[in-house]
Amino acid sequence: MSNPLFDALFAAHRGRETVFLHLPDGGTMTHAAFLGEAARNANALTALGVGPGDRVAVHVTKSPEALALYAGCIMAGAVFLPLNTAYTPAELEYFVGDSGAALFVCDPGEADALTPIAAAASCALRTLGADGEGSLSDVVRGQPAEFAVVDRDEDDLAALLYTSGTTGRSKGAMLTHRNLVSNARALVETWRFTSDDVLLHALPIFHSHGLFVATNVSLMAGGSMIFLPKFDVETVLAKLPMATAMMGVPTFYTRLLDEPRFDRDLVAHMRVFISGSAPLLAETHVRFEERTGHRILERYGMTETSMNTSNPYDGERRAGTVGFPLPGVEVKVCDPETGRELPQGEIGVLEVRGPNVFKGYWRMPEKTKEELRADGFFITGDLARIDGDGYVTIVGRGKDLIISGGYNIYPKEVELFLDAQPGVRESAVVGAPHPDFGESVVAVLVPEAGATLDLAAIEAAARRDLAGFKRPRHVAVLDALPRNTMGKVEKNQLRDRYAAVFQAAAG
Ligand code: MLC
Ligand code: AMP
Repeated sequence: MSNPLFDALFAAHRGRETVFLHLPDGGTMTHAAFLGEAARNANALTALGVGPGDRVAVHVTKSPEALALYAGCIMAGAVFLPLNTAYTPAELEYFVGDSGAALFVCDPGEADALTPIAAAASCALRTLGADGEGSLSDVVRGQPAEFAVVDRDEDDLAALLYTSGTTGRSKGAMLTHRNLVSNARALVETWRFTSDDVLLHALPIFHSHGLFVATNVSLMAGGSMIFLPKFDVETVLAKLPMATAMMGVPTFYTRLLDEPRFDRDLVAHMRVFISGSAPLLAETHVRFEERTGHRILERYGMTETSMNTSNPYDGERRAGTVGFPLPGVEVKVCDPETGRELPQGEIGVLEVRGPNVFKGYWRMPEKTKEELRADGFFITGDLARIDGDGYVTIVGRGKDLIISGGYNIYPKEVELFLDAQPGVRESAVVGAPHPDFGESVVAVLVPEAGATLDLAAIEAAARRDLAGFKRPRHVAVLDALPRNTMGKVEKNQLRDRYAAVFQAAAG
């Protein structure tokens, strides 16, 4: 009788009066108090009719209570489905419907807008605000702080994380107890996390990075987290002196480097800085070391696999590379056409296999078959090279994907939206280098014959229907898109043409 994720992350904390969360106002929450809150959430979920295997869709502001809801879902055997807080009602409608969620938890302020969506999906709606108050909290508050944890198998789902796709339709990545436990274990070991660690946590908790990498690692090691609502340079500078470790996307580190107060003295006591979710420029790695004396530890992962590779804790953290496969993870570089493994040193598509690799896409057996081979290797869509001494370098992407500040944007999704706007004949969306976000979104619009595009109206529609990070930051109007002889849009030409638009804006 067991619940693998509960046993690995939470069970040891029963009755532990050690600090788990350091809160922005200087308050703290102990491991024992957190576990009690998690148990109250599990009881509340059960009272609301959520059973084992049911999906709980969560669109709420980061808070200790939101984290306890995650833990409560695990205890109750439910499947946690976190959603980016930037998603608009139009986007949320798809996730709630597609997942068949039994319960949808949202911020109190958006309940009116989301009630019809929950109703159409026959899903109960409850609220949880940033202050921990709401109609879910009203149920949670009256519950006992003990709960008989629901048994789960290693292959049962623990979480469903939606990730966009090249077709424009998001896919729910099914992550099992085995996936999450094995990855947390590999990361604790590789990065040497212990109960002495104080992790500065400024990431969102609706993605793999902030939830399964940062939070699960901290829980498994038994350390504490400085739990910040978001990344804010001033707060991070103020809190770094009490941290031992920090995890972030490259934008966190470039923003810190822009701040002269971020210097060697401020971080001399730190044990490790870890980066991932997007490429860390070798130049940032070098600048960071020059300024602080620390070599950032870069790792590489995906929603579907959690983490795959990491630079070594001891040994050379090589700038521009993502290091070696984690314990238990295999990687190989394959020919994108034939799928055959390429000789060492050649560039091809990276494939990964291990206990970290997800179970498949929710209710998409065909999509799953296309990307997850029968022998267990997952085709990442990232282009990579493995050096003679085993370091993996991500050299590009075989998939049409933009990563802005660590958030993924699939151009197809934005193109489908733009194509549907009045007067637009067709569109193409590409990424261009951006000094803050790494990459940002450029949209090229082609009007219908004789039409004049109302760009302000298109911008307003984008604000209404698309999450803010997906919105094009530069819009160009052309008479026609460049195409090759096969009629395929030549996105490389567009990338070259607009490569400097954000650089120019920044200068
Ligand atoms: C916010 N905005 C962005 C953005 N984040 N625009 C482009 N890209 C982004 N990433 C926009 C908002 O829409 C808004 O626009 C304006 O910026 C201000 O919003 P904000 O929320 O105040 O922004 P800010 O706090 O500056 O956020 C930037 C950020 C944040 C980098 C701190 O995006 C962030 O925390 N990113 C982390 C993403 C992450 O955790 N990824 C992990 C994925 S898991 P307007 O116009 O409305 O004002 C994964 C697997 C793995 O990839 O390997 O880890
Ligand atoms: P997501 O779908 O949000 O999980 O994003 C996963 C993608 O982020 C990967 O397929 C990579 O393209 C990218 N990624 C994550 N970490 C790194 C890294 N360290 N270097 C380069 N790309 C990365």
